[in-house]
Amino acid sequence: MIYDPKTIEEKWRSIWRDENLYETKDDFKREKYYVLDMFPYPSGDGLHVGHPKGYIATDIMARQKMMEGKNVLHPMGWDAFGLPAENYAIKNKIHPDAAVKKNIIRFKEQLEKIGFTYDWSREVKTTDPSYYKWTQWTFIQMFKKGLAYESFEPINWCPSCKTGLANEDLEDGHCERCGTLVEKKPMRQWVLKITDYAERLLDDLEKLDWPESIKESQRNWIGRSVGAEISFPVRTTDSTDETDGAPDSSDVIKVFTTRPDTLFGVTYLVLAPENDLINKLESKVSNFSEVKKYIEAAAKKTEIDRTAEGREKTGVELKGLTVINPATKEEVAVWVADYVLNDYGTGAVMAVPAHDERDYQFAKKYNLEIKQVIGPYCASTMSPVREGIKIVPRKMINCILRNPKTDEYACLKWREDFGWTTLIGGGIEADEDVVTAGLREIREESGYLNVKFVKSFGTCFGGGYATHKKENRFSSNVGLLFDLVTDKKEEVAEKEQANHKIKWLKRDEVATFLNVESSIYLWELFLSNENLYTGEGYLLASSKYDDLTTAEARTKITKDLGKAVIRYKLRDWVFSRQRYWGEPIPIIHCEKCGAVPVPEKDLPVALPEVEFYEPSGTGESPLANITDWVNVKCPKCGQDGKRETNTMPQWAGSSWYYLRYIDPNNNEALVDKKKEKYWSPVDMYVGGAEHATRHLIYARFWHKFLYDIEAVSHDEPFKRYTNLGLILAADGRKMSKRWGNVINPDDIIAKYGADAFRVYEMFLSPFTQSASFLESGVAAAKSFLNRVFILKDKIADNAELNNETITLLNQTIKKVGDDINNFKFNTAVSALMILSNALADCESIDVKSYSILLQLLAPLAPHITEELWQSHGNKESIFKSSWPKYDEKLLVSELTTIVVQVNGKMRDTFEISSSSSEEEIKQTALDRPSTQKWIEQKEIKKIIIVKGKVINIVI
Ligand code: ANZ
Ligand code: ZN
Repeated sequence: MIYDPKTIEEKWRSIWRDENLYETKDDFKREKYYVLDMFPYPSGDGLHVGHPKGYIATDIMARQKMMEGKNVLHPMGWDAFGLPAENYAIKNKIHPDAAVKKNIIRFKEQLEKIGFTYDWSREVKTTDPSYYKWTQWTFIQMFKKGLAYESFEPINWCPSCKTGLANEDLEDGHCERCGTLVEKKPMRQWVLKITDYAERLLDDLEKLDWPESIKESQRNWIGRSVGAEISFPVRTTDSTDETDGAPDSSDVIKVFTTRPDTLFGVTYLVLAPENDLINKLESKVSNFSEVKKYIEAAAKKTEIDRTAEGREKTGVELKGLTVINPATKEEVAVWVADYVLNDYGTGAVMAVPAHDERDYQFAKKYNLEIKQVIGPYCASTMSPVREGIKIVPRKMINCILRNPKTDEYACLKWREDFGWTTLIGGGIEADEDVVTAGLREIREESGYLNVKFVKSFGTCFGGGYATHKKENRFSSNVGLLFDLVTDKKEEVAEKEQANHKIKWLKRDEVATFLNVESSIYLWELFLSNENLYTGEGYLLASSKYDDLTTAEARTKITKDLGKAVIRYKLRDWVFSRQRYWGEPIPIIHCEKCGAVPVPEKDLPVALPEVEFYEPSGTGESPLANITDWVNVKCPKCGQDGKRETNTMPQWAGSSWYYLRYIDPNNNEALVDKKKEKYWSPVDMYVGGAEHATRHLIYARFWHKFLYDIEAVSHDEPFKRYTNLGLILAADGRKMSKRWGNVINPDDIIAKYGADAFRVYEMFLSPFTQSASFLESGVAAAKSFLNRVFILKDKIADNAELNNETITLLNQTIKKVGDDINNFKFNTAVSALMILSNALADCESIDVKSYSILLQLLAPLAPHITEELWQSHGNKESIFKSSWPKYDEKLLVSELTTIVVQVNGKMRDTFEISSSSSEEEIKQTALDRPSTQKWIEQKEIKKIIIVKGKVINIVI
C-alpha cells in the first residue's frame, strides 16, 4: 500500500465526525484546557495559506492535551459584524447577512479540510441576535454603572468609511481599514469609560504570561504619567484696571506637567487651540481676532501634523494678559500653539524651553527666554566620590578664555600627580558674583589682565573626591565665556605655577585635551550652543530648591505649589458607528427621561431590514430612515421616544466571544456561572500582534467589567498568549489579491494532503517569525510523512531497538512534548524527522516503538497517524490513547566509550554505563589487563578524567 493522503484524510475526517470525537463535554471533574484562536472575519476572499498557521498550532496543542487526558475546549466562530463585511456586501450588492452566511460556508469548508478538532456545536457568530443580545446586555450594564455615556467631543472621522472611529482604529492618524486620513469632527457619540480601568489594565499585565513586547505596547498605549497639576493665576496687564495688576482670582490656568521640578524655568504658558479658556478670556485678550484666526487654521490640521517631531512649531501670543508663576511670582506670557493638544492633561502646558524639546524649538523661533534651572551631574571618573565621607558643596565657575583673533583657548594642565586637564576655574568667594570670580581666577591662573566677559552659557554639577582635602565635593559649575582684549599680563604667583600651566589650544584640540568631566561637558555645551537639557540632574536658580535632585524637587515642589496627579494617554472608547452592519445600541431617547436603556426582557434589539444600508455620510446611521423601527414608546414614561440609531463598533462582539463558546446556547445568561468557573480563563490564546492595542485591550476591559458585576469569576480573560509570525508569499510580500500572490490551501491540500500542509507550516520557521511559503517545502513534508508510512514495513515480531535508538526515542518523547508546550513546532518536527531516520536505519523495529513515533506525530499530522495506528491493531482513535511517557534514566545514552591514555597516548578503550562515577571509571580502567600492561607497576602520579570520554593516567 502506498501513502495516499486523499483517501486516508477524507476517510478519517468522516469517521471522527460520525464518532463525535471532538465534542467537548462540561465534565467538571476532569482537568480542563481551553485553547483559543482569534476568530476570523468571514471575508469574501476565503482563506489563503497564511490564515491557518495559528489554527494549526492551537490544534496541535489541543490534540496533545487531549492525549494527556485533559478535557479540551477548542472552539471556532465568526466575527461577522463591522466594516469589512459591510463594505464587501455593498460592493457585491448583497445584503451583509446573506454575504456573511455564504462566506461562512466557504470558510468552514476550507477549515474542515485541514482537519481541525473544532467542536462545531459550540460555534458562535457575533451577528446572531441570540449572541448580540448579550453584547447589548453588557452595554446596558455599563450604562447603568455610568460607564457608557453620550459625548459631543470632536472625534476621529473617516471621510471614506463615513463613520466615527476610536483612537485604536487609527494607524498614524489614518483609518486602519482604508488608509484615509482621519479628520476631527464634533458629533454626538456613545463612549465607554475604559479610562476608569486604566490602572488595573496596567497593573494586571504583571500577572499575564504574555510576550513582553505585547505587554510593553499595552503599557505605552495606556501611557501612565505621574506628574502635577499647577495653577497659574491670570493677570490682566491693562494698568487702568483698579486691581492694579493683582491676580484676577476668578481665572487660573491649570497645567499638567511631569516635570514640576522645572517650575522656576517656566518662561511662558501655552494653551491648546481648542481650550475653552481662550473663549472665556476673550474680553481680556487684545488681539483676539488674530488668535481666532490661528485657532481656525489649527482646527484644519490633523493631530499627527500638529505633533510630529521636527515639525515647525507655530503659535500666537495672547496679548493683554499674563499669568503669575506661583514659584517666582513673576509674570509670564500666555500663548496659544497647536503643539499642545486639548485632550491630554489640562490642555495647557507650562513651557520650559531649557528642558523640553518642543518648548525649546518654539522659544527659539519666537525669541522667548530660555532659562536653565536643571544641571546635569558630571561625576568624576578620575577621582570618584568615596562612600562614607562627608560631601562639601561648592559654588564654582569654569571659564572659557578665548583669543578671538586666533580662535585659541586657554586651558590648564595640572601637575603630574593631579593629572587633570581642565578649563580655568575655581570657587566663588562669599562677596563675589560669578563674573568677578571669573576675572579673578583668570588673573590668578593665567596672569591676563585685559579680558572681557562675553556670556554665561550654562551650568553643570560635578562630584568627586578631593585627594588634597580628603573630602568629597559636590560643585555647581557655571560656564563663562571671556575674550582676551590685549595680551597684557602679570607674573603668575609661584604657588599657582607649581600647580598648573596655561596652554593655548586650537578650537578642535580642546575636546581631546580636557579630561575632567565637568570641563568637558561645559566645553561641549559652549560648542553646540544648544542650551537644552532634558535629562535628570540637580536644581539651580530655583531658590530654596537649589541643589536638590530633580526627583526630590518634583516631590517637594508638587507638595508646596501643586497637586499630584496621574494621567493616562488612554482615551475613553468611542463606541458608536454611523453604519448599518453592527449591533444596535439598545437605548431609547425620550424628551422627558433622556437616554433610557431598552428593558432587558426586550433584548435583543434586532437589526432591522433596510433597503439602503450604505452610510449616509451625514453622521446619521442608515437606521435613522426606518421610521417604524425608530419610533417607539419610552420604556420609562410611555411617551413617544426614538431609538438610538448608531451601531456598535466591530470590536464589540469580539470583546467577549471566548465566554460564549463556554455556553453558546444559554438564553438566560451571557454564560452559566458554573461552566464559566470551570472553563475560565483561556489557557492559551494565539493571534496576530496587530491586536496588541486593540482587541486585546478591549477584551481585557470588557472582561474586567464583567468580573466587577460578577458575571465572570476571573479578572483576566487570557492567561497565556502568543503572537504568530505571518506566512508571506514566495515574493516576500503579504499574500493579497492586490499582488496576485495568494495561495489557496485547498489547492495545496489536494496535491499534498492536509497532513503535509500542517507539518510544513509548523516546520517553516519559529512560530513567532514570518517566513515565505514555498510549495517545494510542502512536497518535502509529504516525503517525510511517506518515510513514516513505509517504516511500518520494518515492524517485526521480535525486533529490539539498540540502546542508542532507545535513548533517542526517550529524548524525542521529552522534546516533542516540551516543544509543543513552548510553541516550538519547528524543532518538534525536526526531532521527529531525526527519530524516523534512526528507525529507518534499524534492521527491524518493534510495534511499540513505532506506535510511539505515531503518537508523537499525531498532533501535527492527525490523519496519517490515525490510519497507521488503527491498522496496527488499535481499536480506538489515537487521540484517545495516552501521550507517551519517557524514562528519565534513558534520556542519556546508556553506554559510553572511554578512551584510556597513558601519558597522553591512547592505549585502550572500554564501554561503561554513562551514569557511572569518576571513581567507577578509574577502577574499571585500572583493573583492565590491557591497561595494566602499559603501566607496568610504575607509580601513578596523576589521573585526569574527562567525563564520559577520556581517562589519562600519568606515570
Ligand atoms: C513642563 C515640562 C518641563 C515638561 C520639562 C516636560 C519637560 P507625558 O510624559 O507624555 O505625560 N504636556 C502636558 N500636557 C500636554 C498637552 N495637552 N499637549 C502637549 N504637551 C503636553 O508628557 C507630559 C509633558 O508633556 C508635560 O510636562 C508637559 O510638558 C507636556 F522640562 O511640563 B511638561
Ligand atoms: Zn476608513
